[in-house]
Amino acid sequence: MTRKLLASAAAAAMALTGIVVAGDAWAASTLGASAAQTGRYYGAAIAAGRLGDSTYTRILTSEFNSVTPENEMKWDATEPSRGSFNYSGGDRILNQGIAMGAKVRGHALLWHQQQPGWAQSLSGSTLRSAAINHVTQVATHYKGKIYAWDVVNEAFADGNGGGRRDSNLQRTGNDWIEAAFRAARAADPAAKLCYNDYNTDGINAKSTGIYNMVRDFKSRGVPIDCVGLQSHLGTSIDSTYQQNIQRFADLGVDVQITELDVQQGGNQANIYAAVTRACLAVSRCTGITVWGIRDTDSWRSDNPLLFDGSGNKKAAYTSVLNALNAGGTTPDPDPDPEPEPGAGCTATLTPNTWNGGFTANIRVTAGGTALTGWTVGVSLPSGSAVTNAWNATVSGSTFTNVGYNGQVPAGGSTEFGFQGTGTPPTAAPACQAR
Ligand code: G2I
Repeated sequence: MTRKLLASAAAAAMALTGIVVAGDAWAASTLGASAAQTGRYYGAAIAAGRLGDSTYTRILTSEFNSVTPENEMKWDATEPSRGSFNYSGGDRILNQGIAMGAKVRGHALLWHQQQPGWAQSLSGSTLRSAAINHVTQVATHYKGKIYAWDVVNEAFADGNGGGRRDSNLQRTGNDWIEAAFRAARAADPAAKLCYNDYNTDGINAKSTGIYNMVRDFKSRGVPIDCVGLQSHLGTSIDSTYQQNIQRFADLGVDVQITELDVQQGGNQANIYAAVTRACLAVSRCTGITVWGIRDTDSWRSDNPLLFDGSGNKKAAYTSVLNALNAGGTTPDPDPDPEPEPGAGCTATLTPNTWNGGFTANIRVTAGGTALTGWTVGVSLPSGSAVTNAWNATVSGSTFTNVGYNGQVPAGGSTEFGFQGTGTPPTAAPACQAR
Protein backbone atom coordinates (compact mmCIF):
# COMPACT_ATOMS: atom_id res chain seq x y z
CA MET A 1 0.00 0.00 0.00
CA THR A 2 1.26 3.46 -0.73
CA ARG A 3 2.20 5.92 1.95
CA LYS A 4 -0.63 8.19 0.78
CA LEU A 5 -3.23 5.47 1.09
CA LEU A 6 -1.97 4.62 4.56
CA ALA A 7 -2.12 8.25 5.51
CA SER A 8 -5.66 8.74 4.29
CA ALA A 9 -6.80 5.49 5.92
CA ALA A 10 -5.31 6.71 9.19
CA ALA A 11 -6.87 10.13 8.74
CA ALA A 12 -10.26 8.52 8.12
CA ALA A 13 -9.89 6.38 11.25
CA MET A 14 -8.98 9.42 13.32
CA ALA A 15 -11.88 11.41 11.90
CA LEU A 16 -14.22 8.66 13.12
CA THR A 17 -12.86 9.02 16.62
CA GLY A 18 -13.09 12.76 16.45
CA ILE A 19 -9.36 13.48 16.24
CA VAL A 20 -8.46 16.15 13.69
CA VAL A 21 -5.10 15.78 12.00
CA ALA A 22 -3.51 18.61 10.14
CA GLY A 23 -2.02 17.42 6.90
CA ASP A 24 -0.34 14.13 6.16
CA ALA A 25 0.94 12.53 9.36
CA TRP A 26 3.56 10.63 7.32
CA ALA A 27 4.92 13.61 5.41
CA ALA A 28 8.68 13.88 5.61
CA SER A 29 10.00 17.20 6.80
CA THR A 30 13.11 17.72 4.68
CA LEU A 31 13.58 17.98 0.92
CA GLY A 32 15.83 14.92 0.69
CA ALA A 33 13.63 12.70 2.84
CA SER A 34 10.46 13.68 1.01
CA ALA A 35 12.08 13.09 -2.39
CA ALA A 36 13.33 9.72 -1.12
CA GLN A 37 9.72 8.66 -0.48
CA THR A 38 9.39 8.21 -4.24
CA GLY A 39 12.95 6.95 -4.75
CA ARG A 40 14.32 10.31 -5.87
CA TYR A 41 17.01 12.64 -4.61
CA TYR A 42 16.85 16.36 -3.87
CA GLY A 43 20.28 17.92 -4.23
CA ALA A 44 22.18 21.17 -4.15
CA ALA A 45 25.19 22.53 -5.95
CA ILE A 46 27.76 23.33 -3.29
CA ALA A 47 31.06 25.17 -3.09
CA ALA A 48 34.02 23.81 -1.12
CA GLY A 49 34.85 27.33 0.06
CA ARG A 50 31.52 27.63 1.88
CA LEU A 51 31.68 24.38 3.86
CA GLY A 52 33.15 26.26 6.84
CA ASP A 53 29.97 28.37 7.12
CA SER A 54 27.90 26.68 9.84
CA THR A 55 24.50 27.94 8.61
CA TYR A 56 25.29 26.72 5.11
CA THR A 57 26.47 23.32 6.29
CA ARG A 58 23.54 22.90 8.69
CA ILE A 59 21.05 23.41 5.86
CA LEU A 60 23.08 21.25 3.49
CA THR A 61 23.33 18.27 5.81
CA SER A 62 19.76 18.41 7.06
CA GLU A 63 17.91 19.06 3.78
CA PHE A 64 19.76 17.50 0.84
CA ASN A 65 20.65 13.95 -0.22
CA SER A 66 22.68 14.77 -3.32
CA VAL A 67 25.48 17.24 -4.00
CA THR A 68 27.04 18.68 -7.16
CA PRO A 69 30.31 20.65 -7.12
CA GLU A 70 29.48 24.10 -8.44
CA ASN A 71 32.99 24.57 -9.90
CA GLU A 72 35.44 22.11 -8.33
CA MET A 73 35.29 19.30 -10.91
CA LYS A 74 35.46 21.53 -13.99
CA TRP A 75 38.39 21.28 -16.40
CA ASP A 76 40.17 24.44 -15.21
CA ALA A 77 40.00 23.23 -11.61
CA THR A 78 41.02 19.61 -12.17
CA GLU A 79 43.73 19.95 -14.86
CA PRO A 80 45.24 23.42 -14.41
CA SER A 81 48.24 22.46 -16.51
CA ARG A 82 48.27 19.77 -19.14
CA GLY A 83 48.62 16.29 -17.69
CA SER A 84 48.85 17.59 -14.13
CA PHE A 85 45.71 16.97 -12.12
CA ASN A 86 44.42 18.65 -8.97
CA TYR A 87 41.54 16.95 -7.21
CA SER A 88 41.67 18.85 -3.91
CA GLY A 89 38.44 20.84 -4.36
CA GLY A 90 36.59 18.00 -6.06
CA ASP A 91 37.61 15.58 -3.35
CA ARG A 92 36.29 17.93 -0.65
CA ILE A 93 32.88 17.90 -2.32
CA LEU A 94 33.03 14.14 -2.82
CA ASN A 95 33.94 13.55 0.83
CA GLN A 96 31.19 15.89 2.02
CA GLY A 97 28.72 13.91 -0.07
CA ILE A 98 30.01 10.57 1.23
CA ALA A 99 29.86 11.81 4.84
CA MET A 100 26.20 12.78 4.30
CA GLY A 101 25.35 9.49 2.58
CA ALA A 102 24.39 11.62 -0.41
CA LYS A 103 24.65 10.94 -4.12
CA VAL A 104 27.40 12.91 -5.83
CA ARG A 105 26.78 14.29 -9.31
CA GLY A 106 29.97 14.99 -11.27
CA HIS A 107 29.97 18.32 -13.14
CA ALA A 108 31.32 18.70 -15.81
CA LEU A 109 33.91 16.74 -17.81
CA LEU A 110 33.85 18.79 -21.05
CA TRP A 111 32.47 22.28 -21.59
CA HIS A 112 33.42 25.20 -23.81
CA GLN A 113 33.67 27.41 -20.70
CA GLN A 114 35.97 27.06 -17.69
CA GLN A 115 38.66 25.43 -19.79
CA PRO A 116 42.21 25.92 -18.55
CA GLY A 117 44.20 28.40 -20.65
CA TRP A 118 46.39 25.66 -22.13
CA ALA A 119 43.32 23.85 -23.53
CA GLN A 120 41.83 27.06 -24.92
CA SER A 121 44.91 27.49 -27.06
CA LEU A 122 44.79 23.96 -28.53
CA SER A 123 42.87 22.78 -31.57
CA GLY A 124 42.35 19.82 -33.88
CA SER A 125 43.64 16.38 -32.98
CA THR A 126 45.85 17.75 -30.18
CA LEU A 127 42.82 19.22 -28.43
CA ARG A 128 40.77 16.09 -29.11
CA SER A 129 43.30 13.81 -27.48
CA ALA A 130 43.83 16.20 -24.57
CA ALA A 131 40.06 16.37 -24.03
CA ILE A 132 39.58 12.61 -24.16
CA ASN A 133 42.54 12.12 -21.84
CA HIS A 134 40.92 14.59 -19.46
CA VAL A 135 37.67 12.61 -19.46
CA THR A 136 39.54 9.36 -18.88
CA GLN A 137 41.71 10.68 -16.07
CA VAL A 138 39.00 12.49 -14.10
CA ALA A 139 36.40 9.74 -14.50
CA THR A 140 39.04 7.21 -13.43
CA HIS A 141 39.98 9.23 -10.34
CA TYR A 142 36.33 9.28 -9.25
CA LYS A 143 35.53 5.78 -10.50
CA GLY A 144 32.73 4.08 -8.57
CA LYS A 145 31.95 7.18 -6.48
CA ILE A 146 29.89 9.31 -8.86
CA TYR A 147 26.16 8.71 -9.30
CA ALA A 148 25.97 10.63 -12.58
CA TRP A 149 28.47 12.61 -14.65
CA ASP A 150 27.67 15.58 -16.81
CA VAL A 151 30.01 14.25 -19.49
CA VAL A 152 29.32 17.09 -21.91
CA ASN A 153 27.81 20.43 -20.93
CA GLU A 154 26.08 23.02 -23.13
CA ALA A 155 27.23 21.83 -26.56
CA PHE A 156 24.10 22.94 -28.42
CA ALA A 157 23.57 26.47 -29.70
CA ASP A 158 20.80 28.89 -28.87
CA GLY A 159 18.87 30.01 -31.93
CA ASN A 160 20.61 27.74 -34.44
CA GLY A 161 17.67 25.49 -35.26
CA GLY A 162 18.81 22.71 -32.96
CA GLY A 163 22.43 22.67 -34.15
CA ARG A 164 25.67 22.52 -32.24
CA ARG A 165 27.37 25.49 -30.64
CA ASP A 166 30.63 26.53 -32.24
CA SER A 167 33.56 25.91 -29.90
CA ASN A 168 37.12 24.66 -30.03
CA LEU A 169 35.78 21.21 -29.04
CA GLN A 170 33.13 21.23 -31.78
CA ARG A 171 35.81 22.16 -34.32
CA THR A 172 37.63 18.91 -33.54
CA GLY A 173 34.76 17.07 -35.29
CA ASN A 174 31.08 16.46 -34.71
CA ASP A 175 31.83 13.11 -33.07
CA TRP A 176 33.59 14.72 -30.08
CA ILE A 177 30.52 14.19 -27.88
CA GLU A 178 30.25 10.48 -28.54
CA ALA A 179 34.02 10.09 -28.13
CA ALA A 180 33.69 11.71 -24.69
CA PHE A 181 30.81 9.42 -23.68
CA ARG A 182 32.68 6.31 -24.79
CA ALA A 183 35.78 7.37 -22.84
CA ALA A 184 33.69 8.09 -19.73
CA ARG A 185 31.96 4.69 -19.91
CA ALA A 186 35.29 2.91 -20.30
CA ALA A 187 36.72 4.76 -17.28
CA ASP A 188 33.73 4.44 -14.92
CA PRO A 189 31.16 1.89 -16.05
CA ALA A 190 29.01 2.42 -12.93
CA ALA A 191 28.35 6.15 -13.36
CA LYS A 192 25.28 7.29 -15.24
CA LEU A 193 26.46 9.41 -18.16
CA CYS A 194 24.47 12.58 -18.82
CA TYR A 195 24.30 15.29 -21.46
CA ASN A 196 23.46 18.60 -19.70
CA ASP A 197 22.18 21.90 -21.13
CA TYR A 198 20.06 25.04 -20.51
CA ASN A 199 17.13 26.61 -22.38
CA THR A 200 16.08 23.04 -23.03
CA ASP A 201 13.30 23.03 -20.44
CA GLY A 202 10.43 22.90 -22.89
CA ILE A 203 9.98 21.46 -26.36
CA ASN A 204 11.93 23.82 -28.62
CA ALA A 205 14.49 23.67 -31.41
CA LYS A 206 17.42 23.33 -29.01
CA SER A 207 15.91 20.55 -26.89
CA THR A 208 14.82 18.80 -30.09
CA GLY A 209 18.42 18.90 -31.38
CA ILE A 210 19.49 17.17 -28.17
CA TYR A 211 16.59 14.75 -28.40
CA ASN A 212 17.72 13.75 -31.90
CA MET A 213 21.29 13.26 -30.69
CA VAL A 214 20.17 11.03 -27.81
CA ARG A 215 17.95 9.01 -30.14
CA ASP A 216 20.87 8.57 -32.54
CA PHE A 217 23.21 7.55 -29.67
CA LYS A 218 20.71 4.98 -28.42
CA SER A 219 20.24 3.53 -31.91
CA ARG A 220 23.99 3.17 -32.48
CA GLY A 221 24.89 1.91 -29.02
CA VAL A 222 26.78 5.06 -27.95
CA PRO A 223 26.63 4.99 -24.14
CA ILE A 224 24.29 7.62 -22.68
CA ASP A 225 22.09 7.21 -19.61
CA CYS A 226 20.59 10.58 -18.79
CA VAL A 227 19.78 14.08 -19.91
CA GLY A 228 20.18 17.02 -17.56
CA LEU A 229 17.74 19.89 -17.89
CA GLN A 230 19.42 22.77 -16.07
CA SER A 231 16.22 24.77 -15.58
CA HIS A 232 17.56 28.23 -14.85
CA LEU A 233 14.10 29.79 -14.94
CA GLY A 234 12.65 33.29 -15.05
CA THR A 235 9.07 34.30 -14.28
CA SER A 236 7.30 31.49 -16.12
CA ILE A 237 7.59 27.80 -16.88
CA ASP A 238 7.18 26.36 -20.36
CA SER A 239 3.79 24.68 -20.80
CA THR A 240 5.57 21.67 -22.36
CA TYR A 241 7.99 21.21 -19.44
CA GLN A 242 6.61 17.82 -18.33
CA GLN A 243 6.02 16.69 -21.90
CA ASN A 244 9.66 17.44 -22.68
CA ILE A 245 10.87 15.36 -19.71
CA GLN A 246 8.57 12.56 -20.83
CA ARG A 247 9.82 12.51 -24.42
CA PHE A 248 13.43 12.10 -23.27
CA ALA A 249 12.37 9.38 -20.83
CA ASP A 250 10.61 7.62 -23.69
CA LEU A 251 13.96 7.36 -25.50
CA GLY A 252 15.20 5.17 -22.63
CA VAL A 253 17.27 7.68 -20.66
CA ASP A 254 16.82 9.13 -17.18
CA VAL A 255 16.11 12.82 -16.83
CA GLN A 256 17.52 14.93 -14.02
CA ILE A 257 16.75 18.55 -13.22
CA THR A 258 20.33 19.61 -12.67
CA GLU A 259 20.68 23.34 -11.91
CA LEU A 260 17.30 24.61 -10.85
CA ASP A 261 16.85 28.23 -9.79
CA VAL A 262 13.89 30.55 -10.38
CA GLN A 263 13.71 34.32 -10.45
CA GLN A 264 12.08 35.80 -7.36
CA GLY A 265 9.34 38.36 -7.78
CA GLY A 266 7.45 36.50 -10.45
CA ASN A 267 5.75 33.34 -9.49
CA GLN A 268 8.68 31.73 -7.73
CA ALA A 269 6.90 29.36 -5.32
CA ASN A 270 4.44 28.18 -7.95
CA ILE A 271 7.14 27.61 -10.56
CA TYR A 272 9.22 25.59 -8.09
CA ALA A 273 6.14 23.49 -7.30
CA ALA A 274 5.37 22.98 -11.00
CA VAL A 275 8.93 21.75 -11.68
CA THR A 276 8.66 19.34 -8.74
CA ARG A 277 5.30 17.97 -9.88
CA ALA A 278 6.51 17.53 -13.46
CA CYS A 279 9.52 15.50 -12.33
CA LEU A 280 7.41 13.40 -9.96
CA ALA A 281 4.98 12.66 -12.78
CA VAL A 282 7.64 10.98 -14.93
CA SER A 283 9.07 7.79 -13.47
CA ARG A 284 12.44 8.26 -15.19
CA CYS A 285 12.90 11.75 -13.75
CA THR A 286 15.15 10.62 -10.92
CA GLY A 287 15.99 13.80 -9.03
CA ILE A 288 16.26 17.55 -8.76
CA THR A 289 19.26 19.71 -7.91
CA VAL A 290 19.00 23.39 -6.97
CA TRP A 291 21.98 25.51 -8.02
CA GLY A 292 23.00 26.73 -4.57
CA ILE A 293 21.49 26.84 -1.08
CA ARG A 294 20.81 30.43 0.04
CA ASP A 295 20.05 33.37 -2.24
CA THR A 296 23.42 34.80 -1.27
CA ASP A 297 25.18 31.64 -2.50
CA SER A 298 23.71 31.95 -5.98
CA TRP A 299 25.51 32.94 -9.18
CA ARG A 300 22.35 35.03 -9.88
CA SER A 301 21.36 38.27 -8.16
CA ASP A 302 17.57 37.78 -8.34
CA ASN A 303 17.21 35.68 -5.17
CA PRO A 304 16.40 32.49 -7.06
CA LEU A 305 16.85 29.84 -4.33
CA LEU A 306 14.87 28.16 -1.54
CA PHE A 307 16.56 29.81 1.47
CA ASP A 308 17.09 33.53 2.03
CA GLY A 309 20.46 35.04 2.83
CA SER A 310 19.98 34.36 6.54
CA GLY A 311 19.19 30.71 5.90
CA ASN A 312 15.44 31.00 6.48
CA LYS A 313 13.07 28.82 4.46
CA LYS A 314 11.22 30.80 1.79
CA ALA A 315 7.70 30.24 0.45
CA ALA A 316 9.32 28.41 -2.45
CA TYR A 317 10.81 25.91 0.01
CA THR A 318 7.40 25.08 1.45
CA SER A 319 5.85 24.69 -1.97
CA VAL A 320 8.57 22.23 -3.01
CA LEU A 321 8.27 20.25 0.23
CA ASN A 322 4.49 20.00 -0.14
CA ALA A 323 4.77 18.93 -3.77
CA LEU A 324 7.31 16.24 -2.86
CA ASN A 325 5.09 14.98 -0.04
CA ALA A 326 2.11 14.77 -2.38
CA GLY A 327 3.89 11.79 -3.97
CA GLY A 328 4.37 10.68 -7.53
CA THR A 329 5.56 7.91 -9.79
CA THR A 330 8.39 5.72 -8.53
CA PRO A 331 11.54 5.33 -10.62
CA ASP A 332 12.61 1.81 -11.53
CA PRO A 333 15.95 1.43 -9.70
CA ASP A 334 17.38 -0.61 -12.58
CA PRO A 335 15.59 0.42 -15.77
CA ASP A 336 18.37 -0.82 -18.08
CA PRO A 337 19.69 -4.09 -16.65
CA GLU A 338 22.92 -5.12 -18.30
CA PRO A 339 22.53 -8.36 -20.23
CA GLU A 340 24.35 -11.40 -18.81
CA PRO A 341 27.82 -11.79 -20.32
CA GLY A 342 27.44 -13.60 -23.62
CA ALA A 343 23.67 -13.22 -23.53
CA GLY A 344 23.47 -9.92 -25.37
CA CYS A 345 20.87 -11.33 -27.74
CA THR A 346 18.10 -13.88 -28.02
CA ALA A 347 16.95 -15.84 -31.05
CA THR A 348 13.68 -17.49 -32.00
CA LEU A 349 13.16 -20.04 -34.77
CA THR A 350 10.07 -20.44 -36.96
CA PRO A 351 10.16 -23.70 -39.00
CA ASN A 352 8.35 -24.49 -42.22
CA THR A 353 8.39 -28.24 -42.87
CA TRP A 354 7.69 -30.27 -45.95
CA ASN A 355 8.20 -33.91 -46.82
CA GLY A 356 11.92 -34.62 -46.40
CA GLY A 357 13.05 -31.12 -45.62
CA PHE A 358 12.39 -27.71 -44.04
CA THR A 359 13.25 -24.05 -44.02
CA ALA A 360 13.74 -22.08 -40.80
CA ASN A 361 13.42 -18.37 -40.21
CA ILE A 362 15.45 -17.04 -37.24
CA ARG A 363 14.87 -13.69 -35.59
CA VAL A 364 17.82 -12.25 -33.62
CA THR A 365 16.86 -9.66 -30.98
CA ALA A 366 19.41 -7.48 -29.17
CA GLY A 367 19.21 -7.07 -25.39
CA GLY A 368 19.82 -3.80 -23.55
CA THR A 369 23.00 -3.10 -25.53
CA ALA A 370 23.33 -2.68 -29.30
CA LEU A 371 25.00 -5.60 -31.12
CA THR A 372 27.99 -5.15 -33.39
CA GLY A 373 27.81 -8.79 -34.51
CA TRP A 374 26.15 -12.07 -33.52
CA THR A 375 26.31 -15.83 -33.85
CA VAL A 376 23.41 -18.25 -33.51
CA GLY A 377 23.82 -21.95 -32.86
CA VAL A 378 21.02 -24.45 -33.52
CA SER A 379 20.93 -28.06 -32.47
CA LEU A 380 19.76 -30.27 -35.28
CA PRO A 381 17.97 -33.58 -34.71
CA SER A 382 20.13 -36.54 -35.72
CA GLY A 383 19.89 -37.22 -39.43
CA SER A 384 19.16 -33.56 -40.24
CA ALA A 385 21.62 -31.20 -41.98
CA VAL A 386 21.83 -27.59 -43.14
CA THR A 387 22.05 -27.23 -46.90
CA ASN A 388 22.24 -23.45 -47.33
CA ALA A 389 21.59 -20.16 -45.50
CA TRP A 390 20.59 -16.60 -46.41
CA ASN A 391 21.43 -13.34 -44.64
CA ALA A 392 24.03 -15.27 -42.61
CA THR A 393 27.11 -17.41 -43.18
CA VAL A 394 26.98 -20.98 -41.91
CA SER A 395 29.54 -23.38 -40.56
CA GLY A 396 28.05 -26.70 -39.46
CA SER A 397 25.03 -25.55 -37.48
CA THR A 398 26.45 -22.17 -36.39
CA PHE A 399 25.32 -19.01 -38.19
CA THR A 400 27.15 -15.67 -38.19
CA ASN A 401 25.93 -12.27 -39.33
CA VAL A 402 26.96 -10.90 -42.71
CA GLY A 403 28.28 -7.36 -43.26
CA TYR A 404 24.93 -5.62 -43.46
CA ASN A 405 23.07 -7.14 -40.50
CA GLY A 406 25.63 -7.35 -37.68
CA GLN A 407 24.67 -3.99 -36.18
CA VAL A 408 21.42 -4.29 -34.26
CA PRO A 409 20.29 -1.46 -31.98
CA ALA A 410 19.41 -2.22 -28.34
CA GLY A 411 16.02 -3.93 -28.34
CA GLY A 412 16.02 -4.15 -32.16
CA SER A 413 16.03 -7.28 -34.29
CA THR A 414 17.09 -8.77 -37.62
CA GLU A 415 16.27 -12.02 -39.43
CA PHE A 416 18.04 -14.74 -41.39
CA GLY A 417 17.08 -18.18 -42.59
CA PHE A 418 18.36 -21.54 -43.69
CA GLN A 419 17.23 -24.63 -45.52
CA GLY A 420 17.81 -28.18 -44.27
CA THR A 421 17.14 -31.81 -44.89
CA GLY A 422 15.42 -33.99 -42.30
CA THR A 423 13.41 -32.31 -39.55
CA PRO A 424 13.86 -28.81 -38.09
CA PRO A 425 15.37 -28.10 -34.63
CA THR A 426 12.96 -28.27 -31.72
CA ALA A 427 15.19 -26.61 -29.07
CA ALA A 428 15.47 -22.80 -28.93
CA PRO A 429 18.54 -21.48 -30.77
CA ALA A 430 21.40 -19.99 -28.71
CA CYS A 431 22.37 -16.41 -29.58
CA GLN A 432 25.69 -14.79 -28.67
CA ALA A 433 26.82 -11.20 -29.18
CA ARG A 434 30.24 -10.91 -30.81
O1 G2I B 1 26.43 29.88 -15.13
C1 G2I B 1 25.58 29.12 -14.33
C2 G2I B 1 25.77 27.65 -14.58
C3 G2I B 1 25.33 27.29 -15.99
N1 G2I B 1 25.46 25.86 -16.26
C4 G2I B 1 26.77 25.29 -15.97
C5 G2I B 1 27.25 25.67 -14.57
O2 G2I B 1 28.54 25.16 -14.36
C6 G2I B 1 27.21 27.15 -14.36
O3 G2I B 1 27.68 27.42 -13.03
C7 G2I B 1 28.39 28.60 -12.83
C8 G2I B 1 28.77 28.71 -11.39
O4 G2I B 1 27.59 28.79 -10.62
C9 G2I B 1 29.62 29.96 -11.16
O5 G2I B 1 30.14 29.97 -9.83
O6 G2I B 1 29.55 28.55 -13.63
C10 G2I B 1 30.30 29.74 -13.55
C11 G2I B 1 31.50 29.63 -14.46
O7 G2I B 1 31.17 29.64 -15.75
C12 G2I B 1 30.78 29.98 -12.13
O8 G2I B 1 31.40 31.26 -12.03
C13 G2I B 1 32.75 31.24 -11.73
C14 G2I B 1 33.31 32.61 -12.05
O9 G2I B 1 33.11 32.86 -13.43
C15 G2I B 1 34.74 32.63 -11.76
O10 G2I B 1 35.25 33.92 -11.97
C16 G2I B 1 35.00 32.18 -10.33
O11 G2I B 1 36.38 32.08 -10.09
O12 G2I B 1 32.97 30.93 -10.38
C17 G2I B 1 34.33 30.83 -10.08
C18 G2I B 1 34.49 30.32 -8.66
O13 G2I B 1 33.82 31.16 -7.77
